[in-house]
Amino acid sequence: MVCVMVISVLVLVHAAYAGDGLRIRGVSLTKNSLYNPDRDFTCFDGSKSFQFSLVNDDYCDCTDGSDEPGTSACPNGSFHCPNPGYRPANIPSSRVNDGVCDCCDGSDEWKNTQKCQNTCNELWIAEKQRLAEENEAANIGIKLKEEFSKTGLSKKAERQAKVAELETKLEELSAKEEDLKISKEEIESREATALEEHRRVKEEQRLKEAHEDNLKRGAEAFSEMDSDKDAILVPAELVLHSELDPDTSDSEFTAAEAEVMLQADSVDLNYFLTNVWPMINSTFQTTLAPPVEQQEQENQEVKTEEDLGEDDILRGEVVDEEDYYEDEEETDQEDHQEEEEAEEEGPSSGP
Ligand SMILES: [Ca+2]
Ligand SMILES: [Ca+2]
Ligand SMILES: [Ca+2]
Ligand SMILES: [Ca+2]
Repeated sequence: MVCVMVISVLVLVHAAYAGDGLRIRGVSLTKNSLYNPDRDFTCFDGSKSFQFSLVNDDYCDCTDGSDEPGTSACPNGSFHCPNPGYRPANIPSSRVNDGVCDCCDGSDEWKNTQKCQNTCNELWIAEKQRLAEENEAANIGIKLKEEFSKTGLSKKAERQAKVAELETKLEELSAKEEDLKISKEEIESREATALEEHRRVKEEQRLKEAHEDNLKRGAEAFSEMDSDKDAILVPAELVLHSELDPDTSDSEFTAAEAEVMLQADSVDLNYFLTNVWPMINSTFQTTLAPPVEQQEQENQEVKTEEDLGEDDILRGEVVDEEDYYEDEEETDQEDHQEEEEAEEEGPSSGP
C-alpha cells in the first residue's frame, strides 16, 4: 500500500515538472514564477485556490485551464515548448501526448520519450541557412541598387551634359543664322541700290540720246528747209512744207501762218531748234531720200523681222528686265571690242 502511494507521487511529480526538474511542464520561463510548489496554487483568473499537487494532475480544475499547462486535461489550455537550440513555441493543450510530435524538442510527447527525436538543432541550421541566403540576397540587392543608382546618376549627368552641349550648339547656330540673315539683307539692299543706279544711268543715257537725235533731226530739217542755204530760215522757205500747215481749211500754208509758226520773220538754227522744232518735229516730213546707209539698215531690220519664226512672234519675245540690261551690256561690250579691233587693223580703205 505504501509502495503504490510512492509510485503515484512519483508519477505526479513527473507530470508536474519538465525534464530539468526545475521548470513546471508546459510553462515558459517568464511564467514559471507563477507556479510555486511551496504555496497553494490560485487559478490565473482568481476563481479558485487549491493545493499545488493539483497542478498538472491531468484533471482540469481551473476554468481558464491555468492549472494544467503540461497536460491535455483542459480544452482551453496552452502548452509551452522550450525548444532549446531553436525557437520556443506555444501549442494548444490538446496536442500534448496526442502521438504527434509538435515541439521540435519532443517535449509535448513526454509520456513516450522514445517517440520524438529532437530536431531543433537541424531546424536551427536550416533556419540559419535560410537567413544567410536571405541576407546574401538582400546584400546582392543592395549592391545592385547601389550600382543602378551609380549608373543612373552617371547616365543622368551624361544626358545633362549632352543637353547642355546641344543647347550651346543651338545658340551658336541661331547666332550664325542671324548673321547670315543680316548679310543677306545687306547684299540684297546693295543689289537693289546697284540695280536702281544702273536703271537711272541707262534712262539718262536714253534721254540724252533721244535729245541728241531730236536735235540732229531738227538740224537736218532746218538744213532741208533752208533752200538758199544762207543759214537763215524765213516764212517763204517754210511754206514749201505744206504738211506743217496748222490750219488746212484754207488749203494753203500761207507765209503769215509760217511767220506765226516761226514767231519771227527769220530765225537761225539755234533759235529754230529751241523754239520752233519742238512744235513741228512730229509733223515735219522730209522730201529727201534717206541716205544709202540708213536705207540698208531699215532693209536689214525688216529682213530680221521676216526671219523671226512664227513662234518667236507669238511668244512676243518677253525678256526679263535684268536679262535685257545684261544683253544690252554684252552687246555694248562686243561693239566696243569690234571697234578696238578695227582701230588696231587700221583703215580698211584709204586714198
Ligand atoms: Ca488539475
Ligand atoms: Ca503532440
Ligand atoms: Ca534761207
Ligand atoms: Ca493754212
